[in-house]
Amino acid sequence: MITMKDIVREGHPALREIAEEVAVPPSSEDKETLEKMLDFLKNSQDPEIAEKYNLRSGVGIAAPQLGITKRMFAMYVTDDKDNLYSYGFFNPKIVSHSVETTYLEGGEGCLSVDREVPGTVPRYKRITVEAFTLDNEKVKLRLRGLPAIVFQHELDHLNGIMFYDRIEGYDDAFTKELPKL
Ligand code: K2U
Ligand code: NI
Repeated sequence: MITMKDIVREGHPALREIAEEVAVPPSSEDKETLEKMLDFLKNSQDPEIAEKYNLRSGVGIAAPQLGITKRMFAMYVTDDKDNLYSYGFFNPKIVSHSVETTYLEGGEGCLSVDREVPGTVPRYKRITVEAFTLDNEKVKLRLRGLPAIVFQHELDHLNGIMFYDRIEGYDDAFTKELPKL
């Protein structure tokens, strides 16, 4: 099972690379990895399991956060109407989006960032996305609210973008000083 020791932190090159497209249909290895990523999210949101294995709660995780520079991520999040979005996506992309933007009150965090970074992270309010799923189907989904924010946060990880890159006026002094791993 994936635990926090498997998640790379700021300074690891994988977090700043453009991840590679995954061959479709995905290999059994890639499917197994994505399945484990989805399991991590479920475990991280189970108070007993999270406590037992010291997991930070996550609603999304991208392969580069495991040092795997492949275009795949998992999300496990409920929207404000209590609809559960439990997905493993291969080669996800945003095909259209609203002009209108939104942001998460209180800012964003990241499993690969062991510090608070305050600030508004602008995201598109509504997005239409396409991906190949763990259930072996090509999907086209319209997302809004927290699921839309999670999708954009995870897609950024596939393009080497950290959430604080999007905070206006954020000074990257901390990561500039990090030793290159
Ligand atoms: O990608 C990751 O590091 C997991 C992120 C995902 C995320 C952060 C902020 C906004 C959207 C997605 C977080 O660790 S998940 C923690 C969390 C839980 C509930 C709401 C927002 C963030
Ligand atoms: Ni993150």
